[in-house]
Amino acid sequence: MTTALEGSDEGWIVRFEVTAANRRSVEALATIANGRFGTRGLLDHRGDLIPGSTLAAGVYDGDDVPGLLPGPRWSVVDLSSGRSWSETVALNLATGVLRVELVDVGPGEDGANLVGQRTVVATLLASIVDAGLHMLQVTGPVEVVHPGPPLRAPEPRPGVRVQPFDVGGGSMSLTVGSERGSISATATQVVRDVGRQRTITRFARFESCVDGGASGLSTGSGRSVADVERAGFARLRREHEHRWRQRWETCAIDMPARPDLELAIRLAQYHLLAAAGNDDEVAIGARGLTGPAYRGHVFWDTDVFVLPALSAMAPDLAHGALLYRINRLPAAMNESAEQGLTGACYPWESALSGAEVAPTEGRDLHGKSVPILTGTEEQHIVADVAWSIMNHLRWTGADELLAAGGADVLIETARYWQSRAAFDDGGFGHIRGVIGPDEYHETVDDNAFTNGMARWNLRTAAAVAAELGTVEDEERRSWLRTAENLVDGYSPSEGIHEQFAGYFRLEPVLTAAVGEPPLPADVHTGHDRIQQTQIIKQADVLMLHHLLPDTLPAGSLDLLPDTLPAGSLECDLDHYLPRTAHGSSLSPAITASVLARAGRPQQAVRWFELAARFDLDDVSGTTAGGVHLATMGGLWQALANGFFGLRPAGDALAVDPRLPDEFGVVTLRINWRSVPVRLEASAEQLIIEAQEEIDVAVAGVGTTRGRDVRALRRDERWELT
Ligand code: IFM
Repeated sequence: MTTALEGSDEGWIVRFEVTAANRRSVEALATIANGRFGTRGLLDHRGDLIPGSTLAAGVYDGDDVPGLLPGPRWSVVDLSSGRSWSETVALNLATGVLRVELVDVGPGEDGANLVGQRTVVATLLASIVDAGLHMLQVTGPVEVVHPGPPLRAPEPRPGVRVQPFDVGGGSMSLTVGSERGSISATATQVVRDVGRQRTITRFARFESCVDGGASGLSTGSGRSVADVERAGFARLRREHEHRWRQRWETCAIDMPARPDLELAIRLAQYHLLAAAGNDDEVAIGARGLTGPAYRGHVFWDTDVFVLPALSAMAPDLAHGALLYRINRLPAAMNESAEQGLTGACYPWESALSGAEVAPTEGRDLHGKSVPILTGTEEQHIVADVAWSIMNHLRWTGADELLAAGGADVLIETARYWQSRAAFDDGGFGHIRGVIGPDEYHETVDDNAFTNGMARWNLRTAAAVAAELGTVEDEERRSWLRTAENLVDGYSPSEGIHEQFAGYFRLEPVLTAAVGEPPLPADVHTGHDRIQQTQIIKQADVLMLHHLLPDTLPAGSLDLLPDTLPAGSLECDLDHYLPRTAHGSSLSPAITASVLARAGRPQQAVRWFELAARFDLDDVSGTTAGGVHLATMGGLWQALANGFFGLRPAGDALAVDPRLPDEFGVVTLRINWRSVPVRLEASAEQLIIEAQEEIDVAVAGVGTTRGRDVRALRRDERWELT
């Protein structure tokens, strides 16, 4: 089995020329992080990185709508004032090391024309060997690089206290705290001059703790700053680089025919891995630790976009995010009780406590107040949380997660749907007054995605509870009856799902009437107007197809408990694609995935490319606030689940590649049931190499067991060779 990362790191380095226009998005894109802490990816030589340039997972401020607490700034380095610098940033994805090069392009205070001759080079990393440790080394001319304090306070904010203190021996400490938690750093630095060159080497050790949280999370471990100073920058950097390379061994993706896409996918994988952690719970917000957007709140982005990628790329790193949800089950049960219902209702936006923290009001482009209803209506999150736990179990076989709280989540979320559904006189079940993934249409009844996922939740929980014997038979049967009777909007005669009750009666306007997607169609047409049309924000019915696919390879042993009607994907695609504005970054990758599953890989390429470039090109103009982790997780899923057709099918890994010619040969490395597996596929052939024997179900072939499975595609059918 060939390994990843043979040869040089070319193909692993993302480079940016920093301009005034892209500065903020580069900061986000080049973030260095280790699941616990993240720092924006520029040298803070102007002291003007975005407020909150260092963040800690799960540590929020004390606002009513909590946001991530800005931590001590450790990457500020004072350079001579009055200079202008051209900046180049190179993030090595293979090693998790950031290099920033500054070249003097301004007139010297000494009057000499030194343009291009004065160069400052900085190396920064957030250690993944020791998650508290951050390191920086800066080299440049002595007259340019000035040693300042190794730590600075973040921007003052109401309700946030900052306590600096000198700990002696050249080290200093700084704690930033709110009533919800605190981030502390202790830092030391060594300044060495050799001739006219100065090198500053800085070590900062971070710790975070939360107050009144669900788990009493506290982080910070390993060597003191004095110890790390003794170990030295070079050795600690080597350890960190080695660990990153080890990570990639079992998850790197190669796409040599499309180096642009290859680099974009690796960047996405880098950010997914950098956002995750395994030693305790980790709150992965919609932008990870790469920026303040969405205030670091946890959405379904984590459950059904980020986690499925992590469960297959680095299952141990998925653990912290799963634990985050499991630990917040009591809060979700409180929420349900407050609604007068049973079971657990997870919040649409979640922070430390697990209570709903979505804002209730926003402003439109004209400054007019608009109510935000997602916090009370976007309840599909309840089933999304359950789905991600089950998906992790199916990929990893880590059944112990059930006993560790996973089963309780499945059962309590099912209980929520059982009490949430209302029955009409004909015995049909309805879930009324919701928002589906398409957030343009509010307070709708029987959203197909919500009902479909709720039905899946009820049936899956019934199956798990039957196995564990933890729920009375009568209760389980009632879940199955509800699942059976929930309306799902499917019309067998037309073969399509109605997105919600009454959707087909809306004005049949297509997105093209508003503009070329992706576009925020609601902003173009207005919040109220868009609701009267069939234009939707993002994949909704199509998202249901993505999570509950209708096509599994023949020979699959244990099918998912709920799949969609055969043939409905094609009809739903034809209906919804021209009506989707892709006003959310979550939409393009899922569209690519389902197009590939529908056997239209060529058509999928456009959406895949859009997802791949979403942050690199700052398509929505929002990357400054942090990279879109869900888009990145969706990109991985589009390749793995869409183009490669990977699915858990009982104990077998189902594979059904549908790759467009222009992708050439693509190599995907995954973990399947603790076994590293390398899959190489093109439009014509498939090679699967596993480190141990595994069951593989190749589409149309049936299940075979082995370490080395090879197949050729002839006349649209796979044949083992
Ligand atoms: O979760 C998403 C939602 O689907 C669309 N609006 C943004 C949220 C956070 O990314």
